[in-house]
Amino acid sequence: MTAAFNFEVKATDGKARGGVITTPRGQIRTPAFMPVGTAGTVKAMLPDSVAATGADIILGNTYHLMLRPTAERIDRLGGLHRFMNWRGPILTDSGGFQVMSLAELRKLTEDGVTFKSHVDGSRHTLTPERSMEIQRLLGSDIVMCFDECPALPATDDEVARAMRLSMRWAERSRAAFGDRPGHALFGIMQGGVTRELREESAEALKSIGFDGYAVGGLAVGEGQEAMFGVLDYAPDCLPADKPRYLMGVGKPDDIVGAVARGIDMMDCVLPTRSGRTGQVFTRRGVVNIKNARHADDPRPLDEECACPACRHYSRAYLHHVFRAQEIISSMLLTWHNLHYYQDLMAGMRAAIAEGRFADWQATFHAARAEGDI
Ligand code: PRF
Ligand code: ZN
Repeated sequence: MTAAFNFEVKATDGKARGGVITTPRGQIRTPAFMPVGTAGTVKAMLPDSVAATGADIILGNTYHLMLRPTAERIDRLGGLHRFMNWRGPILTDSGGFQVMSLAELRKLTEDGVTFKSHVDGSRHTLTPERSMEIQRLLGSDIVMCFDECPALPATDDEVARAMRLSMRWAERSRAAFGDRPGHALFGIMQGGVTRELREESAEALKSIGFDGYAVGGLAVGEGQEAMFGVLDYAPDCLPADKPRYLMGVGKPDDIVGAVARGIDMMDCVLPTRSGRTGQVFTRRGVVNIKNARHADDPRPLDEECACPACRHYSRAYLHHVFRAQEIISSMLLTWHNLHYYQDLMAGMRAAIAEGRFADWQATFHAARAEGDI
């Protein structure tokens, strides 16, 4: 018998929660950070290396994979896990958000969205039903509802319209997903920065019923203060016994603030993308490896980091290979950044388990205030 999808909160400290999500493909320790593997690869990393950084789950994208190489081809080749050689759980985003940020000539109707591919200009349609079918063909373990996320700033009317459409699509997503033991379907809360709309969205999702609940529609230009303003109440509107996932967040201090407010899962391209542009995350803040001050520096990026970039290479070497545009630069900096993010999550999980999360947060902020060595 396949193990069911299950979430257990094991410890709480203030609003922060530590727990474990169980799936047939393995356990996910929460709070969890999910590296982004948009197109069937976490860029510049082998899957075993991603796992070695401490990641339990990665994210894949309906939008990119439906266009290339297509969900049907991935299904014929044995599903996304086998195709990309990632054995652990995969969460897939549903496509709507990426259509709105990447595709051209978008047309939104009650039924769904039609658009022109950013890859080759071909025309496609995504609906809740088609998104559920694609995510099933990919073999996704955690499937996301098809939603619409308006860019902020938007008018209250526009945010309300998008939220109510997303709630009707959530109901269609639930019906199309059906009953798939061992696979989970997450609803997505929308409603911008308006409390009444967020509460209406939470009620709509809870009455449909999901295996987990995402907070969508944040980190879209509103700023950290407004985002934290929503996170001060939004997680409390969602069931305490289900995982809460904040989509597309964020910088390390965003993540810490979200966990402090009751979020269990997050994803972001920041550690991987920054790794390719020379931005390095450390306990003492962001370091730009391109900066000339690193050219003669024999020290590691962070003497306390156990990643290969820090154990075997100097800042001078990392500076050199970045300037020379050598591929190993993206590999090492991405590894370090993902390792940093996973260390951050592990540190928070331990602190929550031991009831010292407030102290941990104070130490986190103090180290950043000191600045780079
Ligand atoms: N909806 C979906 N994916 C997302 C978002 C959303 O609102 C966001 C918002 N930060 C990131 N990714 N489906
Ligand atoms: Zn490192």
